[in-house]
Amino acid sequence: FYDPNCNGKQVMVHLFEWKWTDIAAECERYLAGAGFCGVQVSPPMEHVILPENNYPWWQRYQPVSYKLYSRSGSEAEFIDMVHRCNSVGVRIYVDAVVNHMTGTGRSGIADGGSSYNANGDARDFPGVPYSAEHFTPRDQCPSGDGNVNDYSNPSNVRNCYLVGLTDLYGKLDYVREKVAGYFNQLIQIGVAGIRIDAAKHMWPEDISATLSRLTDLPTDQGFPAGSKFYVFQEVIDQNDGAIKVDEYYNTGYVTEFRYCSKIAWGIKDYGQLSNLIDYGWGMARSDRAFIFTDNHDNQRGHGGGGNVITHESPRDYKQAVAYTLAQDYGFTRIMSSYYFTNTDQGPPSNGGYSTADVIINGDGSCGGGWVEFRNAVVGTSMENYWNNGNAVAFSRGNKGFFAMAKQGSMSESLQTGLPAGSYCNIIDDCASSIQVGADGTAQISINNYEEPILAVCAGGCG
Ligand code: QV4
Ligand code: CA
Repeated sequence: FYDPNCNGKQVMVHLFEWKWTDIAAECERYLAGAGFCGVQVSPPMEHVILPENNYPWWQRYQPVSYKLYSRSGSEAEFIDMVHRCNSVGVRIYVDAVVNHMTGTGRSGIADGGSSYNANGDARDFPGVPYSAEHFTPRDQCPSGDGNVNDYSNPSNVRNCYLVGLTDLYGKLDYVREKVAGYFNQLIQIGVAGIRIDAAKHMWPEDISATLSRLTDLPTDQGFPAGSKFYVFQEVIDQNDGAIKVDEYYNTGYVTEFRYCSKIAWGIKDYGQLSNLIDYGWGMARSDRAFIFTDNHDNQRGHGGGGNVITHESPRDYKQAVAYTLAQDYGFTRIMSSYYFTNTDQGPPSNGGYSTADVIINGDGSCGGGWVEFRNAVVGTSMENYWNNGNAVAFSRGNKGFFAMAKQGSMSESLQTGLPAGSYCNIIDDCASSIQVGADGTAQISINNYEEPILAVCAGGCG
C-alpha cells in the first residue's frame, strides 16, 4: 500500500470536482509532460443530489451506491479517463467514501437510478445493497445524540455518526466484502490507489481486513506484476484527540495536517522553516506522511479549517507550495480547483447540476518546473541548510539547490553542494542562472517580489 505506482514520481494533483472528460484531456495535454505521478479525483460513486443546497460540492461525500455514476460523469467516461491517463503514464487515485452512506433524514432516487432511504430508522441502499443491519448499532456509540462529538474517545469517533452520516458497520464481513468489491472494481479498471475518506472514523483493523481482500493491479494497464493498490488515509491528527496517525501505518500513508499549519507558520516567519518537520509534534515519519499546503476542506474552513495558506494570498501560496515541493519530507499533493465565494459552493456549472467544462487558457501551465525539481532530486536529503530569517536555502544532495527570499531579494555567497558549473533557474525558464565554483559555492541573488524563488538541478530538472 506504500508505492504510488508511478515509477518513483513524487507529486499528485487534486483536480477537485473536475469532470472525467476534462481530466483525460489534462493528462494528455499537460500532466504527463510535466512529470506528474497522478491525479486525485473527486468521489466517482453514485451520490445524493441536493438542489435545496444549490448542489454543493459536499453532496459527493454522501454515497448512495458504488455504481460509477457521479457529477463528474458516467462509468464509460470514468473508464476512458483511467485508460487514457494510464497510457501516458499518469495514474488515477480515487477519493473513496466508505465510512458511511448518506446523511440521516435523506431519501430519494439518485442520478444513477438507485433509490435510497435514510429516514427515521430506515437504512435502505438497494443499489449496494445495504440495509439497517449493516450500519453501526446504536449501542456501540457512546454519545447522546448518536453523532460524533467526543474526539477523546475512539469509540465515539469511530462508532457514532460523523455529522449525521449513516455509519457503516465495518466489523461485518458483509460490509468488508462490499467495500472490497468496490475497490476491486476500481483496480480492474486500472485505478492505482485511493484516498480513504474519514479513515479516522474507521477502525484500523476494519480497514486492514477490507484491504486484505484486494487483488493486484492489472498488468494490461501497465502495472508490473504483483503491484498493490496505493492507499493514503484521511486521519486529521492535530495532537488534540485520542486518535493518532501511527495507528494507520500498516495500511498505507496518512494525511499529515500538522504540515499545513507548519508551512503556514514558516512562510509567515522564515525562521520557523528550519524546524518544519518536528517529530516532537508527533508528525508522521517521512515514508508514511502524505503532505499538502492546503486541501479541499481546510481551504474552505471545513473540517476545522484554520491557519492554512490558500490561493487567497497568492504570493505566500507560491512560496508555500514551492518550499513543500523542494524539501524532502513525505509524498506531496498540490491542489487545483475553482474560484468560490461561498464555502458550500459547487463547481462552475452550465446552470443547475451540470458541471461546466474546464477552459484552458493560452499558456495553460502551473508549477510544472516544481514537479520536475522534486522528481529530479528524489532520494536525496536536505543539506547545506541556511536560513537568516528573511531568506532560506538548501541543497538536495548533489542533485539540486533551492533558495527563496521572503522580501523578494537576497544576495549571498552560499554552499550549493553542486559540482562546478553553470546552472539555470527553472523558475524563470532559464532567464537567470548561477555559477558554481570549484569549492561548490555560488553567489545567490534573487530580485523578484512576485516570484522570489530559485531552483536548479544538476543535469537539468526535466
Ligand atoms: C447535518 C447537521 C447534523 C445532522 C445531520 C442529519 O449538521 O448535525 O446530524 O445534518 O443528517 C454535510 C453538511 C452537514 C450535514 C451532513 C449530513 O455540511 O451540515 O449534517 O452533510 O447531511 C463533507 C463536508 C461536510 C458534509 C459532508 C457530507 O465537509 O460539511 O456534511 O461532506 O456531505 C472531520 C473529519 C474528517 C472530515 C472533516 C470535514 O474527521 O474526516 O471533518 N473530512 C472528510 C472529507 C470531507 C467530508 C467528509 C469527511 C465526510 O474531506 O469533505 O465532509 O465524507 O475533521
Ligand atoms: Ca465509522
